[in-house]
Amino acid sequence: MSTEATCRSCGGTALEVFLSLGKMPLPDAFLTEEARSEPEPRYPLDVAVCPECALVQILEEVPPEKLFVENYLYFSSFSDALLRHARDHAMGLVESRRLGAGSLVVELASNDGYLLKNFASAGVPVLGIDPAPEPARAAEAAGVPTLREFFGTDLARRLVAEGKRADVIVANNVMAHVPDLNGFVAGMAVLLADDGLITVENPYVRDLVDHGEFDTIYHEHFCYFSCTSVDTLVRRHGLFLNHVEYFPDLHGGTLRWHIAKREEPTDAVRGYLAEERRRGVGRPAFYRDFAARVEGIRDELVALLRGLKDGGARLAGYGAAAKATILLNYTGIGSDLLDFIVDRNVHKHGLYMPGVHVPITGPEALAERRPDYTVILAWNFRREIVHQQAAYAEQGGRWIVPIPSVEVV
Ligand code: DWN
Ligand code: ZN
Repeated sequence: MSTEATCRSCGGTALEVFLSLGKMPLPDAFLTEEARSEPEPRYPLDVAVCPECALVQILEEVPPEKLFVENYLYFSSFSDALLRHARDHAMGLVESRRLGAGSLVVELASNDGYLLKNFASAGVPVLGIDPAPEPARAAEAAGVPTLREFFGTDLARRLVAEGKRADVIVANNVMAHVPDLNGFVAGMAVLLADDGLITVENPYVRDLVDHGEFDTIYHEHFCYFSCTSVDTLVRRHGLFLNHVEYFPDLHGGTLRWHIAKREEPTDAVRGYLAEERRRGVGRPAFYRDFAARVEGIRDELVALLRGLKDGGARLAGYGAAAKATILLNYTGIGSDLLDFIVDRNVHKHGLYMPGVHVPITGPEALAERRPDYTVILAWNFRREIVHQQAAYAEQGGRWIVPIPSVEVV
């Protein structure tokens, strides 16, 4: 289906919509008891691919202040796996880039300081940039200086005028989150030292399609990247995609793109670009059957839960995640099926899931209330969660994993 929208990266007008998830509430807009009786804004969630530059993107543009400032409760530090990933990344960069007291590492969307604190403890000067007040407050408490702003060319120019140039810029799970994609990349080019390195991490759109990860599509994610779309995007700003690392178990399949001002591509990045050309990741045909597969996952999951519930089973969920908001609202799974959802993030306890209003509580409820089945809504952390909640399975509890395919484990 064509649309009059223009591509966020290249301005192309041939965008082709391949999936419509309907009108969705904001994914991290958890509700207090009193907010439940107030109307919840919902926005259309349509996904398109640009045949000119391969960028997959949503059409709707919710103001970032609504998405990331008003009561944004996502804290990166509630995942041990993510903390390990961040520490390995930081220590690797300190060594490979020979960072020291005269260096500067800047993180865009630094959240609660989960990554930068590793550089700081190695004696490397850091600067966090993140508009979300609660996580930024936590970062400051962890000793990470944080600017509570959105990043773009204006802020980059201001920092350079103050004499700051970044030896390393880290941008994890943020380049997909900015409405002004070109402004964001241009800002990184301004702030980066001439021999500096930018590392960008985002879920990989190839895995999103291959593994049916439709619930990772939400209004916080304006774009869904391939190596092809990143390569085209950064070249527009005098930057080059030189290397890529793959993390299959992170957020459903994540790539880390290494970007710099000198063109020095590795075999890894040449390999990914060649494979994407071979599979047609940049062409609409690659996405054409995705909607049908998403409907299949929906129908199978609802039938399973409905059957278990009708058979007298009690059901719950694990992970009050942004992706859970999409999965529950798209499938229509609500408190008629799930009695409650548990989450380690204490800031979410006592709140309700957007749209479906399932109550959120702490993981101890699994042992206390002993639901017969628990749907792992944060399926991207299934290994960590199943290991952490081994007692639940020992008591006879059963896990249901919805993605990449519906299974009872
Ligand atoms: O891009 C984004 C990703 C990185 O994080 C953000 N825009 C929003 C957010 O998306 P999400 O909420 O779907 O992310 P997570 O990290 O997959 O959410 C996991 C949820 O599960 C969190 O609420 C924390 C919780 N959790 C838990 O309760 N116990 C996580 C782990 C690992 C656990 O052991
Ligand atoms: Zn484009």
